[in-house]
Amino acid sequence: MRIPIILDTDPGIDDAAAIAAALFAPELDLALMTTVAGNVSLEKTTRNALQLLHFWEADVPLAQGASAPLVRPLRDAADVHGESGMEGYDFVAHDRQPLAKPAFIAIRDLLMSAPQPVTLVAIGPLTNIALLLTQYPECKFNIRRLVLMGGSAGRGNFTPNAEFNIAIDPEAAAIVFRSGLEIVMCGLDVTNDAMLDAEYLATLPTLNRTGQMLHALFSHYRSGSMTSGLRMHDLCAIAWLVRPDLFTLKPCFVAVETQGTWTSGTTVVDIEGKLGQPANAQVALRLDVAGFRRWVAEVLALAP
Ligand SMILES: [Ca+2]
Repeated sequence: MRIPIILDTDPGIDDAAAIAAALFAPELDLALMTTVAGNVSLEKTTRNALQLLHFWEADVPLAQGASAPLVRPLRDAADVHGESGMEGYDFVAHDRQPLAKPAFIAIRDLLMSAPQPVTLVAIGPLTNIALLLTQYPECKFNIRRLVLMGGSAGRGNFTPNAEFNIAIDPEAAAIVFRSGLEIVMCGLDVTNDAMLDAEYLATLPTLNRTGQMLHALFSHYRSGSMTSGLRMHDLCAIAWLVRPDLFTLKPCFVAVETQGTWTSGTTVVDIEGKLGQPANAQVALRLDVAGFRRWVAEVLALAP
C-alpha cells in the first residue's frame, strides 16, 4: 500500500526535485501540498508550486500557508534559487488556484478525515506545522510521523551554526521539536552529501520533459554547480520515506536555540546524550550517496 503524505514546501529548486519524487515514486501517495514562505515570498512559492503541479498535470490540491515566520520577519534565499525561486524554465500559463483555506486548516481537515495515519513531510521553514500543532493538537493522533529537511548536528549553511529552514523560523521549529511527534530529521549532516554529479546532470535533458525542466532550473541553482555537483537537500526527506535503508539514523534529543545572539536557529543535537534528556527525534547522520544517486535516477526516469 502506498504511503499517504502531505508535503509542505517553499519551491525552491531542490523543492521542485523533491516534488517530482513525491509525485512519481510508486511507494508514495501525495494527498496534499502546502506552501510556506522561505526560499522566496509566499506569493512566489505558491505560484511556483502551482506551476509544477500544472507541469505534471497532477491532481493534487494545494493550500497556501504562512506568509511570514511566527515572530520574525522573513529572510529569503533568492541568492540560491533566483529572484522567482525557480529561475530558468518558461512555465506555461494556467488557471490553477490554491484551496480557499489556509494550509494549517487544510492539513487539519485532511488529517481528521483520513482513514489511516498520514505522514507529514516538511521541506521548508516549519511555520505551517507549528500553527497546525498549536491550533489543532487534536489531529496529532492521525499523524504517522513528521519527516523534515532541516537543521544540522554540526555546522550551518545560513549562519555558522544554523541551517536555513530552521534559522528562518526558529520559534516554529522549537514548537515542532517539543511536540512529541515522531520526527525524522534529515539535516545538513546528510543533505550536504546528497549531491547529484555532473555526469548524471548532463543526462537530464535527454531523459524526459521532467529532466529537461529540472536541468533548466538546476542551471540557475547555487547550492553547488552543474560541474562540481548539486546538493539535493529537500530530496533527502522523500528519499528517506522510500529508501530508509540508505540512511543511518540515531535517536537524539534535539533542541532549537531561539535566544542566542549568534546561534539563533541552531539545532542542538545531543548525539552523545550529554544533556540527559529523552530523545525527541531520529536524526539522520549518514547517507549512502551512491545508493541515493541510483534511487534519484530511478525515480526521475519514472516521470513524464
Ligand atoms: Ca525547501
